[in-house]
Amino acid sequence: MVMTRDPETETGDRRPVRRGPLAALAGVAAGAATLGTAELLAAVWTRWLGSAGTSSPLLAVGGAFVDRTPPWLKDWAVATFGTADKVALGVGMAITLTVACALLGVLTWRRPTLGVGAFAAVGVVGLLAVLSRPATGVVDLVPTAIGVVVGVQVLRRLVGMVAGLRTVAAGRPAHPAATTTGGASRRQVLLTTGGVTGVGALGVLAGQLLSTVGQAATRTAQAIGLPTPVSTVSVPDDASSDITGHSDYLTDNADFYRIDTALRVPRVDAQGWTLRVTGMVDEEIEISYADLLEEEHVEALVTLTCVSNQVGGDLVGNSRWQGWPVRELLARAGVRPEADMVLSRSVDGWTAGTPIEALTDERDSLLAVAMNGEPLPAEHGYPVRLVVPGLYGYVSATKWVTELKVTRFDQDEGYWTPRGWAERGPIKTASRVDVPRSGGELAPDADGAVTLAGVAWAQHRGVDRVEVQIDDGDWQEATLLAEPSVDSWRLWTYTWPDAVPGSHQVRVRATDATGETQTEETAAPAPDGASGWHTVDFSVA
Ligand SMILES: Nc1nc2c(c(=O)[nH]1)N[C@H]1C(S)=C(S)[C@@H](COP(=O)(O)O)O[C@H]1N2
Ligand SMILES: [Mo]
Repeated sequence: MVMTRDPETETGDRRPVRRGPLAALAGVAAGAATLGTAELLAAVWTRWLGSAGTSSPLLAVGGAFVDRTPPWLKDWAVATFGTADKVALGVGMAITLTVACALLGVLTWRRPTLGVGAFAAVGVVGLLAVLSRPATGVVDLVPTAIGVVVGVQVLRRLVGMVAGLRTVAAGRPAHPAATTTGGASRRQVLLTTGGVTGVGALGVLAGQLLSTVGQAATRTAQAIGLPTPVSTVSVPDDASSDITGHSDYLTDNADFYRIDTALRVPRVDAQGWTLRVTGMVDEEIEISYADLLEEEHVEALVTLTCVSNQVGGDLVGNSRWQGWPVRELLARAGVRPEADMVLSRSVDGWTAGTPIEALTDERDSLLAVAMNGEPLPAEHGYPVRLVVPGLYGYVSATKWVTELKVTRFDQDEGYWTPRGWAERGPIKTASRVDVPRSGGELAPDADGAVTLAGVAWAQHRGVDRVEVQIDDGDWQEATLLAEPSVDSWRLWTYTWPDAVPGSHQVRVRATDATGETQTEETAAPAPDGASGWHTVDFSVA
């Protein structure tokens, strides 16, 4: 049966129409149209036109925001969201943009010229953000510019539709923003704004997918094959325990923490990659990936730690790295005596300032190409990154590295230094309880004992002692597992012989090979790393 519907009644037009919310929806639709267009075009720019800059307005605004994040906000974000801080940023941006577009829709309905002008002004902010990104050229402005033009048209038409809505109160004066005389129904406006928003959102999604998926970043390394290192390391079986919940001595690549400012993981083509040594050197040099693979590679066990790691936190991981010692490259360029720092730069413009001696002394500072026997995963710096034993990542571990500028601390500074972090970042001695987890319960064995376990690190010094204290008892020495390298962490276990059932608290502290015990004094991560003794509440069953 076919029902014929009276166009006047189907839309509920008997009630006076509330136009404000509809105008808000029109604004959101215009925003979605802008971003859908711009993000799709940006994907084309990145993928097919080979633009190295950031043409995506969302990435550009997000990146510009990250660059301006004050230390307290970064601390809070990492503490709250951990390595999901980028997801949190994305959600925050989505909410902010939706609210802003809704308000712009309402403004356009009330004051058409002002509203459209304000919408375009937001577009200009997006353009400025794009321009502010490293390696960005004028062509990278095109996607956002076209997006804004499309968005303005959509905004005008949709708000015009809202303003021209039919109402029961016939003979009302036409609204200044009305563009249609016939007048659309409320249902038509809802369908149109909903449809445009949906298509725009799909455009954003498709843009993200197109620019990330299907790029086999590690292809070159797999094709060329990694060279056999001239010196290899082996990990003794007794560097790890078999206690459930105890960290493995080597962290799986897939589980390795990831921290960086890159909103989209740079996909660097190893074939086109070069590393330049510039600045205070006798001779500036440039090497290709193939050159690098021809050098004599070594392996090293190095534990990376993020300066943002909280006491007891998990922004720390240990790996077997393979690469070419940086000191050999620097020696080839000839470091001038006045230099005291190397500013390493990533393909995305991020920089780290490393004291020159950490890259020229005998330690295993590497231009690393592999992690646990595999080419570096894209998130961890493919094709080449720096790994420097003993220093926090923010002053040393540049991923996707493309330049080493030999310079001085009084002339240059790394990315985080002007943002409230210390100029130098030696890793503080630290220890962590893995077992039990906070609030966990341990079951005593047949003899009434429970076993606690954890890790301790004092990179490039080595861990000499770990002690645990249960409740107010005496400090007890834990058993240290094998230490294959002073540059990596060391696992420990402690068996509490006659564990008393009930609630307890355990604290842990480590002493490094220079004899210094980690301080009890608590410090927040900013400006040079957290300190204090990790304390865990648990119970014995
Ligand atoms: N290009 C680039 N490299 C970078 C960073 C970054 O933001 N960009 N962050 C550094 C920081 S703060 C840390 S702790 C380490 C983390 O390395 P990972 O992600 O491989 O664990 O990378 C360092 N290298
Ligand atoms: Mo970090």
